Order: sequence, then structure tokens, then C-alpha cells
Amino acid sequence: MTEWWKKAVVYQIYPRSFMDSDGDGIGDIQGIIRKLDYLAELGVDVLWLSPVYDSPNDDNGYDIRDYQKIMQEFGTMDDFERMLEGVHERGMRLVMDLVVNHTSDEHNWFTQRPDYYIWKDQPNNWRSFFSGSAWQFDEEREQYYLHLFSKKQPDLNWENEELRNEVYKMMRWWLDKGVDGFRMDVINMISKDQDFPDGIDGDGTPHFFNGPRVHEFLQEMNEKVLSDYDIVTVGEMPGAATEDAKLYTGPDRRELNMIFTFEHMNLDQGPSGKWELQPLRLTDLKENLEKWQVELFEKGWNSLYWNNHDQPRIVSRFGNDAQYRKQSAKMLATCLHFLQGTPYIYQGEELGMTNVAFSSIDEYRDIETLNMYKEKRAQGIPHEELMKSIHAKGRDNARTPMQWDDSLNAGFTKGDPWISVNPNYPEINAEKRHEADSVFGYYQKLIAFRKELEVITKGNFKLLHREDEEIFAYTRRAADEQLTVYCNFSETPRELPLPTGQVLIGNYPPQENQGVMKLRPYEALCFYEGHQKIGE
Ligand code: TEU
Repeated sequence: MTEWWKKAVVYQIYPRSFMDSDGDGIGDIQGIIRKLDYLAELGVDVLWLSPVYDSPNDDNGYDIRDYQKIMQEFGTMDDFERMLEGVHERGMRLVMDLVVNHTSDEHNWFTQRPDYYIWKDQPNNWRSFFSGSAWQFDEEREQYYLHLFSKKQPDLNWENEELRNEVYKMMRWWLDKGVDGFRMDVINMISKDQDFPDGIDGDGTPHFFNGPRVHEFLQEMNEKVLSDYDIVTVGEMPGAATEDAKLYTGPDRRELNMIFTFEHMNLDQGPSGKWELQPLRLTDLKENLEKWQVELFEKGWNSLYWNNHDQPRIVSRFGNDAQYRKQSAKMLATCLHFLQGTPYIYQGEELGMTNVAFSSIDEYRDIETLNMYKEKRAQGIPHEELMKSIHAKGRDNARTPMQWDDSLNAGFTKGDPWISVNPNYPEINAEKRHEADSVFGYYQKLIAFRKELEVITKGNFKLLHREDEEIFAYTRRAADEQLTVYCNFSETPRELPLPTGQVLIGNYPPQENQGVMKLRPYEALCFYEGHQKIGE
């Protein structure tokens, strides 16, 4: 099978917030269908859909009640099939979210097959990612069940072979329908240490991140399902380091094609976790991305991302969403898209969409944010302090509706949106993509380069200016081609020696250089040397 996904660019859709076709304020599949031409125009190859399965939406679809049914608010199986056709007609592929570390507590397995879940007479001290204990007492059974996420997301017992076979059967059912792969939710948490030891300060992660049987389970899944199809697989893996990544993605290991690491996303937080804000040190980011680039070279495969439905908007996070919004959005895109791996674009990133700052907690919808707020308020932490963290890191930053145009509700819905639209939509919306300097137009170019220039897929990586706290620069080299990428992560103008090669792309109008390279605030410049003719 070809490794087509090595040259692909993936676009993530969070259906609830993408496009509402029927005015109920919730995005839906017909809405996605209406926007397929927009996605084809961008030039992406693969669409990854966050969960569209039947769900009571305690965690917006990541709590699945029925894996073989479409969520009512999103439409019907018929709509789904029409969407899949529309995607394929346009030469794109469709990847589903596979959430099989846990189900909803409303899944019929939970009552009919309790042996598919994890029960204990006594809980250990593990804490849930969504606050409080990871164990919930069940009155009927008089036992506790494990839920690493919300109490409406009981963890599945992967030790049970029948459960595993049920999951594989369900996967085959979707693949036989024609879907082109899976993004696997927290798939490195499916194997738990069967002694269930307490964790230090309630941190159970050493006992279920990359657990004892995880590779065995993924190899079994590969053998029984994945290897029969020409698909792409990406495992979401908090707590996976490069050593783990090589095991999960090494081609001879027959597990997955690539994983999502969290390491670069955790650099701007303190020891207590994501809500403890800490400024990013650029040298930390460079060191980390370098490590992944170098260690996985010819040993595995990287996924490249700045954003998803769980992360704040990158332009507000590592860029400057005020004076230099467009420049910094393009600079960040440049930095990421010339790396080796498969890039992921999250809806609205291609417009330079920003974080939102609602003043009232009542405007927030995300269970992680709401549970954290409640727990910390009860401990006496002031409202203002918590809002500061939420504004910087809350998942709803990514979940405000897609900004299509400057009409009411940004053209997302004719009804009341399930979460408020970011008030900056008159300025930032998809209609503006036609402007000459649009962020969208810049993403189109980056996506196209990946198809044209082999060095982006194949080249090695070398970090330049290692100690510089403002400049992220690197080269990529393969055969007779070389790319040199310079990104100014600051507002400070800089002068540096002019690299060799001709300018491939930059995020500012060209300027006279007199033998030095002058980088303006958040400027990105990429140089190319090689056999390809550029700009003809
Ligand atoms: O997220 C996995 C995960 O570890 C999250 O807790 C993530 O770290 C957090 O959102 C960052 O603050 C996946 C999904 O992407 C997420 O949307 C789900 O809520 C979660 O799994 C449970 O299914």
C-alpha cells in the first residue's frame, strides 16, 4: 500500500461548530456538505471529523451512546453517506474519530455488558482529567467504575477479548462503508496496570499512559482490521515521548501511521498542569520540535499541529492576535508546514481565528472548564484568576462557531448558536479569504508546496540559531534540494546573514536586502535551492 498520507494535509472539522444548515444553532452534516467546495478550494486532502455518533453530549460527542448511529442533531446516516460521497467526488478522504477508551454511560453495553467496563470494590486515588475522583459509585452494583474523563464516560475494559472483538467489528463496519481512516482518541490509555496502584498526588497517568498491553492491543487491531484497508491512522497520545512514538509508528511494528504528541502543547504551563499559565520560551519549543523531527526521521512519522478542538487558538497563544494577527498566523503556519510529517489544520486556523474572552462563566460550555471552575471556586480561588486561565487555555477558545461571513452569527446559524460567536467575526471571516493578503491564501500556497517539493516530505532537519529566543530557523535537505526557513517569533525587527537560495514564500511584501536578511515583526521567510523551478 502507498503511504499517501505522507504527502497529505488534514483538516479537522468540529461538526458542532462548523456550519448549521437547519437553524437549531448546532452545526450538522448538511452544513458540512455545503462547505465541501470551500475545503476543496483550500486544497486539503483529508477531512477528520470529530465524533458524529449518537451521544448525550456530556463531552460533545466524545461520550458515545451508539457507534453505528449518527447524532440526531447532526442528521441521519443518509446525510452521512451523502457527505462521504461528496468528499470522495472532490478527491478528498474522510477520517472518523474513534473513541474506544470509553463509551457514554448511556451506551447499552454499560447495563448489558458490565464486564466490558472496569469495576472495583474500593477506588484508588486516581483523579479524573475533568476534576474529582476517577471512580464513581454505582448504587445498583455497589461498586465503583473507572472514568478517566467525565463520570458519564466509563472506561472500557480492554482486557476483555470479547469487547476488543466488538470494537474491531464496529471499525470494519465503518471501513466497509468507505471511510478512509481513524483518529483514535486517547488510544495510549486503553491498557491499565491491572494492580491499579495509587498515583503520587492522585496522578494515575504512569499506570495507564502507554500501559502494559497497549502495543499488543494495537498490533492485534492492526492485524484484525487496519491491515486490510488502505487507510490512515493517527493515535492521540498524551504522555507519549519520542521513544514511545517510534514504537507506535515504526513501519515494521504494524501499529499506527502516526501519533499526536502533547509535548509541544505543554511547554507554556506550570507543574500543576494546563491552567497554570507560563510564558513560552522559544528555545524550549525549538528543542522539542527538533527532538521529534530528528528522532522520528526514517524511524516513524510525525503529525504536525498547533490547534485542535482541545487547544487554544495558536495565533493568540504563540503569535500576536492584535497588531500582527495576520503576519503571526502566517508565520506560525510557515514554521509548522515546512517540517516533516503530516500537517493538521483545525477549522478557522486558515482564517487566523483567535481566542475568545467571555466575561461570565455562564457563556462557557466545556465540561473540563466548568468542572475545573466549580472545583477551584469551592477551594476559594477568585473568579478573576480562574477566568484568566480559561481565557488563555479553555477548550471553548477553539469551539466558538466557524466565522463564515459578517452577517448575524457569522453566517454559522440562523438560530441561536449553542455557544456564542467570537465578537470579532466582522473582521475575521471566510469571505475575507478573497483579499490579496489573506491568511487563507497563504495556507493554500503552503498546502500546494507540499505536493510540489519532495524535500518537504523527505528532507532531514537541522536547527539553526539554537540559542536565539526570538528566531526559529531550520533547514531541510534531501538529495539536491534544500529549504531554509526563518521565522521571527517576536515583534523585534532582526538582521541576520542572508541564506542562500531564492525566496520561496514569505508573509510580507519583498524588500531590498543588500546582502543581509532583515526580518520584520513576525516575519517568515523560506528559501529554496534545487532543481524545481519556483514561481513560474
Ligand atoms: O482528549 C484527550 C485529553 O487528554 C484531554 O483531556 C486533553 O488533554 C484536554 O482536553 C486538554 O485540556 C480527548 C479529546 O480530544 C477530548 O476532546 C475529549 O474530551 C477526551 O479525549 C475524552 O474523550
